[in-house]
Amino acid sequence: MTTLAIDIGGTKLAAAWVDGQVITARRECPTPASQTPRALQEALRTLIAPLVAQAEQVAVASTGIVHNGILTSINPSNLGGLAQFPLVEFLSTITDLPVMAINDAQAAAWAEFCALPDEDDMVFLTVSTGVGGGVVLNGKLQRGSGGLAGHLGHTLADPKGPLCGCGRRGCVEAIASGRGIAAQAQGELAGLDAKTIFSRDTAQARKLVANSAQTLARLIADAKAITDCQVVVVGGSVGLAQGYLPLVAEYLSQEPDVYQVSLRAAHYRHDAGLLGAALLAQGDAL
Ligand code: ADP
Ligand code: BMX
Ligand code: ZN
Repeated sequence: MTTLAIDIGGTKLAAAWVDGQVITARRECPTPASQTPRALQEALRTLIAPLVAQAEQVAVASTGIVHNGILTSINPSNLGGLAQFPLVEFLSTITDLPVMAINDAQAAAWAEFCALPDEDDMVFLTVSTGVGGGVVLNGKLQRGSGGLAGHLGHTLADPKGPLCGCGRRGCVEAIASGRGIAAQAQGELAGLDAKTIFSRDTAQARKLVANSAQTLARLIADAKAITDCQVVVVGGSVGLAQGYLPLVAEYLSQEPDVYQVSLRAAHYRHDAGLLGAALLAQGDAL
């Protein structure tokens, strides 16, 4: 069964064929900057056009809350203009295939959980455009009654911190995410994206990266306290950036023993969302 898997992120869109756990024909494009439903529709249409004919079903991992096939942003500055975007209906119409959709971090959590040898409880965190999360407890992926489960990027890191696009002040996402890092940059780093800031060896760049890593480490300690998970897996382009996870591990090691938990980089790297959505649609584990 060939699944057309699609990953909708705040920075990039990806699509590929997935057979079992094998990913082929992967394509990527930037997420449209205009943040309108029409721009997203057009970008998706172009991205998947060469992949539709050979696919038997569609599986989507998308940033935002995905519930009953409808996509809404919790942080509209990451994927705006989508108050109630009928994601499943739109893709069913343009592909004429069965479509399932799930939050990107929940999907990635499932792929990463399936790659673990024998843990039952895990938390996945993506540090990317935003900070997303997925929780597996007793071997079951938690989606929540409205799709919100695992949105750990919107837990409180600093009540005096920057305003988050979700409306709260001081969310983890506002400090630790790629967008958050870029928004806090000043002076010589103002206006640069997180990727560029990571490549700069200046005191301010190091401080922004360190604040992100420390905030993530505190979130991981919180996640351990809430779930007693055996492992935390980190993905996303910021999470997978060179030197970032070791820094998170260093900050986590400063927390009391009870909050220590095994930390791993995403086994499927940037493909965890694509694969997780496909695995869920295929209804099988690895
Ligand atoms: P998405 O959020 O669309 O899933 P990514 O996981 O690629 O996409 O995350 C995008 C964020 O990661 C952006 O803020 C970008 O600046 C940042 N980024 C991309 N590559 C790197 C890198 N090599 N090092 C640090 N940050 C990166
Ligand atoms: C935001 C939120 C989450 C998402 C997370 C990571 C939106 C549009 N997205 O917290 O649903 O899982 O970002 O998304 O409100 P990414 O684009 O960084 O992968
Ligand atoms: Zn928030």
